[in-house]
Amino acid sequence: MIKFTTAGESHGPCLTAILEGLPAGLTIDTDAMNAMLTRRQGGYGRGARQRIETDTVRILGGVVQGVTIGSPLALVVPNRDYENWQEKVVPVWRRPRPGHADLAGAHKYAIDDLRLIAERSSARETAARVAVGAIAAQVLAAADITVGSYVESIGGVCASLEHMSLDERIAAALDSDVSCPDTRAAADMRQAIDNAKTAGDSLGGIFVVTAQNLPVGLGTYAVWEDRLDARLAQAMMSIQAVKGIEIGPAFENAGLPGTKVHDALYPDGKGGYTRKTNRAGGLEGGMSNGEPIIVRAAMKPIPTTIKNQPTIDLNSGEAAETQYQRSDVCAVPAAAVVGEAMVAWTLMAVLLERFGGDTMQDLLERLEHDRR
Ligand code: EPS
Repeated sequence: MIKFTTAGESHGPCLTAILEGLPAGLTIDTDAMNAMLTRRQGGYGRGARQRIETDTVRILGGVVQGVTIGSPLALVVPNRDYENWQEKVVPVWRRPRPGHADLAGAHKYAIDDLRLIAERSSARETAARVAVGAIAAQVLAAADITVGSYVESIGGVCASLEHMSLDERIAAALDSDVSCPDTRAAADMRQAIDNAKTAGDSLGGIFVVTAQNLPVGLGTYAVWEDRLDARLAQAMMSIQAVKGIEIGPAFENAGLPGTKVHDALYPDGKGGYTRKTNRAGGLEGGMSNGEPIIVRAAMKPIPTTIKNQPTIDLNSGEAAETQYQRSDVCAVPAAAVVGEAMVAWTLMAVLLERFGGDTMQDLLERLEHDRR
């Protein structure tokens, strides 16, 4: 069984994760893990918290002399901000932010102080997920499978990317502080974020996660919960503030006839086949089909806004306004990194399920045999 669990609060001592089912013999690159954590912290529109933190991972179990030994991994990302809250007397929060977990969470756990709900529902938790995903990406990289991401729109400003290959988009996104490969749109996105900040508002957007060079047949059509598209959808929808997901241009496909949607097959002249399009987003019948996986996610604007919003005071039941809490104006570029982590984890899991995962050597030999 391949699984991970995270624990930890936004202003607690640390975020932590336990990973089970990793193969033995994987050399862990902690610099690459920290580089991904740094990417998650970045992006134009992030809040003051990111100036306090320098997210770096410590591995407390499962790795000896830099190599996995088949036992569960324990990861820790300390919260520097923890110390800052030890002496503070923080007033109880009683005004739920519309769109946040505050209200339903307080009902569910019978907790009066909404701040305690925010402690765990905060997207700070994704620091642990990125540490996990960075390891999954290393397993995939050993199998020549790459995962990347880019931002397609922020606050209604959309990139024009038709002329760029996937690799070009991913490379250009790494050079952009809004993770957008279209430099003109990126400038407009920054302006939109500035405008939202001035207006005391927040912005959402759309990001894309891709995976390339997957073997054919990961996932299955045979069992509903093992369909790879379903597993990717759950992984992406589990990211805080993600409210929509699409595989390939699925919503556009829904309005077109079948002959305009399906990716026709042609002989490649070498006994195999090729396709000219990838409107299926790399998935047919709940399985990988060898084409790049394209998963698109819609992130809502962050519920915490500088400008107060109408709410109720839970003490009095009377009309009230939300109180500003420190937050981001826009975290879409950060969410794209979290998306990479969740897609990497999901693909690593199905890869290990298909080819076995006691050792990296077994995995890579069986995968090589399948590819041949
Ligand atoms: C986040 C850290 C948090 C928030 C944000 C994500 O830090 P703080 O609450 O101390 O400012 O900036 O969390 C939210 C968007 C939220 O709604 O809770 C991070 O590290 O990603």
